Amino acid sequence: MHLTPPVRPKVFIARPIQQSVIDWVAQHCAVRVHGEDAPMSAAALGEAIADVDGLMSVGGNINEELLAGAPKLRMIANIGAGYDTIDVAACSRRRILVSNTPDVLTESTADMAFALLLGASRHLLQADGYVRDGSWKYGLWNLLWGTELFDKTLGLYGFGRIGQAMARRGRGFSMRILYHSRHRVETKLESNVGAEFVDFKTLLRESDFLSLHAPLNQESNRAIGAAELSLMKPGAFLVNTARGKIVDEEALVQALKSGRLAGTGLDVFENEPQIHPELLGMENVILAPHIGSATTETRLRMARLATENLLAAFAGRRPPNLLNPQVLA
Ligand code: 8YV
Repeated sequence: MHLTPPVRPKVFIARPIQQSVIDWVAQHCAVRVHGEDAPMSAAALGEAIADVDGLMSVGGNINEELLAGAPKLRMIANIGAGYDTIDVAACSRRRILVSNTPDVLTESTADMAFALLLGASRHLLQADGYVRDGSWKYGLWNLLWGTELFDKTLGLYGFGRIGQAMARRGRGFSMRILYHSRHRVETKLESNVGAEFVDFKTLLRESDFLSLHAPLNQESNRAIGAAELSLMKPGAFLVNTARGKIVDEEALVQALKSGRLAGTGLDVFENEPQIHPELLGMENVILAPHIGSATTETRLRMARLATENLLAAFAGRRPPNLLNPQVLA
């Protein structure tokens, strides 16, 4: 391996993660932790990593400029599956290893997507508000009629681990499952999960519920815009727990206003934490603050897996979730 392991590597942890995990890292490394559960400014992060060998990041913009100020940096263990905010190519040029935490957040993220889907289709927020504000005086026949999932079509844009976990949930609700992704999976897997591969337009046209599970990349960036929304069934629902930039938020607002879409559940936003102001005023919308992986179990697994990756690198082993193996070649 190219790394000359420092005796006791210096590591900066960019968020106050679980103490048990910090203690584990501290057994092997000299650790400093950002004490506040908030993103750091580029300048503050730059200063914090100026002399470190390793960084445990939680998202954040890791670019050429930042790396230039961290000449000793050899390993970035991102606590998160998505790494669209990390310039991995720039890291590779500097021979910095980068890892992420896939797998461990699959089920919690699919749970969240399904919760948004059910919540939007059954008006759960309005129902809750109706009870709390005292509107419930007597039973109404025509109150908060929703849309049921049974026998409907669940469309999945992206069919990696989370998309597949979502398919299994949909099957449990007797839904027909369609998917579209860059790579078609093996037919055996398709039949195990009960999902059918279709082209993108068919996915849009036939889905009653469309849920997004693709990573953000050049192809998925703004993949759902006005033209795509106009192909969707009137009365369809859109759920996004992947990345906000996959959807053109302005076009989504227009599709909700026109009634083309019946509702949406969003955990991620184009310019989060900023939200399109019109979304905030809409009833048929459920908004969540990017908490797809936020369960006690998953967040611990994420922090631990990132630590495994970090410590593997400093022990001269290949990190299990290495994103740029060419650095070791
Ligand atoms: C967040 C996620 O990264 O893993 C991902 O890709 O989007 C989430 O798990 C996590 O909340 C840390 O920011």
